[in-house]
Amino acid sequence: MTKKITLIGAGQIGGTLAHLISIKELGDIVLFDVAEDLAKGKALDIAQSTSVDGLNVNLIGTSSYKDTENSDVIIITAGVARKPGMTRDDLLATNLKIIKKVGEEVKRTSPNAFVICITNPLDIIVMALQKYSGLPTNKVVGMAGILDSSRFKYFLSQELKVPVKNIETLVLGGHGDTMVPMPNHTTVNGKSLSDLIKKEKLELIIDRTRKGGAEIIKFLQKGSAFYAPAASGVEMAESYLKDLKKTLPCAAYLNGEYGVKHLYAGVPVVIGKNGVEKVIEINLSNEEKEQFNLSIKAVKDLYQTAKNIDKNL
Ligand code: TXD
Repeated sequence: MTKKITLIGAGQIGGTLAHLISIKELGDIVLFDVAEDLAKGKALDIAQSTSVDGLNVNLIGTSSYKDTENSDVIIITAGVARKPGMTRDDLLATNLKIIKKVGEEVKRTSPNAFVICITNPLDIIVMALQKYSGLPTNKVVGMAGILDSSRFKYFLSQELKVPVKNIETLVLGGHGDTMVPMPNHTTVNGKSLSDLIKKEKLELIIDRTRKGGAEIIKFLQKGSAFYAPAASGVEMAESYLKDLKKTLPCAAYLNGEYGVKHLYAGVPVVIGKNGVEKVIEINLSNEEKEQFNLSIKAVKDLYQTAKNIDKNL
């Protein structure tokens, strides 16, 4: 049975998601946007690209939630992106309002979907989405850690002149300046990173990873990163659709794991046919614990701001 994948938001990331999902033939695609013509135009263009490669995928563009009913996977990028000088947190009020409407519609039209949230400020928006939609916490997850880990991995590969596929790494915590790249949980050709790179260089790479989004916004001026975020969202969707049970760093609901309760934050999770099937608790050094807890505090502080905006959160 062909899967139905709805993309809510047909902007930079949404359009790229649609193209990548088509190339991988993961399912039929509903590209939804309030800017209906944007959704229709991109869906039609990508549909025509499938005839070049003989891909068996159907796409539609729409602004009607009726077309999204009974989706298997929903990936949400609806909202506004940062402009130069803005922080992810600056997007909160605007995107919170948008995600309330999206969450209510998802509840009404696709209550059994696996929902991947990408909209920033990610950790809060995914938490709000779960509350507004009322979907189970294992079926609502945020994309951030895969992107942040991909940036960390890329910078290390450039420095060490090693193919990215030979590097395993992890970034935990909130998707912001307090994110926690994990050098002690990073291997290069199976060897511990700490034996291969000078501390000063590593610190520079960690700092560049934390600022990875802003670096791209500075170049693009009119938008933020979209190829790597889209590729990261597709990896999560594919692990669910094909029951790959991959361990991936994602913003997941914590109910006591890592000493955190009733909060979404970036941790390693197993994604399979039941959604977020398990939160993986890795051993953290005292320094890593301290950095992780600082990041959790930043998420909690922003969540308090969100609750001041909407008391129902
Ligand atoms: O790692 C991560 N999670 C981040 C997420 C990585 C990069 C970008 N991050 C955030 O994703 C970014 O800060 C934004 O909040 C979202 C989407 O970024 P994108 O670059 O795709 O933004 P665009 O191109 O502005 O697209 C957003 C689309 C646009 O077409 C709007 O018309 C649409 O969202 N939109 C809506 N669609 C549906 N429903 C509603 N209400 C709506 N409002 C706007």
